[in-house]
Amino acid sequence: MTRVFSGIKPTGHLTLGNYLGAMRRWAEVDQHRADALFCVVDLHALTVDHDPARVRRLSRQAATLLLASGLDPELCTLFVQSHVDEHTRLSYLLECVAADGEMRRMIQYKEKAAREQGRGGSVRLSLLTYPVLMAADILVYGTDEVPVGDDQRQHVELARDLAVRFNQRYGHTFVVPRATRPEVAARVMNLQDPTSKMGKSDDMGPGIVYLLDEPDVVRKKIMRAVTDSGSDVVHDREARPGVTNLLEILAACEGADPEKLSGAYTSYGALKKDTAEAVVELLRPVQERHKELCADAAHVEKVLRAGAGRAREMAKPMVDAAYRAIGLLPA
Ligand code: AQP
Repeated sequence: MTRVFSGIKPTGHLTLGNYLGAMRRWAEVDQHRADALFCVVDLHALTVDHDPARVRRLSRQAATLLLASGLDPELCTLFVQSHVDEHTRLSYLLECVAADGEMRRMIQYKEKAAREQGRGGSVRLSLLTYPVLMAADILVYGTDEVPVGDDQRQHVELARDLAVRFNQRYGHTFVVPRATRPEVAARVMNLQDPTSKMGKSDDMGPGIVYLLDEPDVVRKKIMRAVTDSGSDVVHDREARPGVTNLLEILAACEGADPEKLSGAYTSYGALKKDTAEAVVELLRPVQERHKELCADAAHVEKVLRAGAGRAREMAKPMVDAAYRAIGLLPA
């Protein structure tokens, strides 16, 4: 059976980008067709300036929202990364295979390092090395497929490169994984700056639809989305990034083709109105289920504990094999 792994960072409140680019597929498709593991990758949230209490709160909230979005612990394994030590054990071995230059070429490293420096902060070493930990997250489960949004493709490529290199140097150990992406909305853009990704740790709140935004807040954000000069509704990411972003969001909500959808609109206003209502309806059941789950925090903790136990059992043989292959004495 195909093994699927993917994760989400508790660096901020989860967004419509996270949902359309990743979470919805995990719940609607991946957990039903594959042996799937999903993870709140909390160690990755420590790579930038962080408040410990907030990371704890956001980790719980992310796990709760993953369940609310439809992940079923009977069908998949849901857990928190830091509860499974095998990820960091393997990460060190992969650091011994990765090269300094390839880490510095990572786009997210360059962007986030610049952002941290712009805020007058220092850049943590873990920001440079975290794609190696992400490779370990993936490789430790013998993962075949990694369902992610477009922004994570470079990191999955790194995981592939490290798996191939390790296998060539030390003997076949890892499965070489591949990224899979949604057909539409693989990169949901910020509503106020449609040339930038809608990222949960961005400062531009009005341009980000959070999964727990009240319906009226969602409507307001979408109705105020920046559109383009001109007035015809055309699907063209380069020339019309604002309108294209709205078309992609609406298409993803309705399971439609964004190109075809563009022909149905003659004004930006109508497109915004329909997109706002579609997003409100998309989020409604997730928000309702989230509310119920918040009233039963013990259930969420139990799911995470059981998930970590299962994940550990799957991960340990792989890490042991990698330790042996690279030349370490058995304990
Ligand atoms: N805007 C997006 N459109 C489509 N997919 C997206 N994803 C994230 N944003 C979008 C996908 O959601 C999964 C989890 O994302 P993440 O937690 O790794 O990253 P993030 O939400 O992008 O969080 P940050 O902290 O704001 O990170 P940076 O600053 O790195 O973007 C992934 O599958 C991701 O592709």
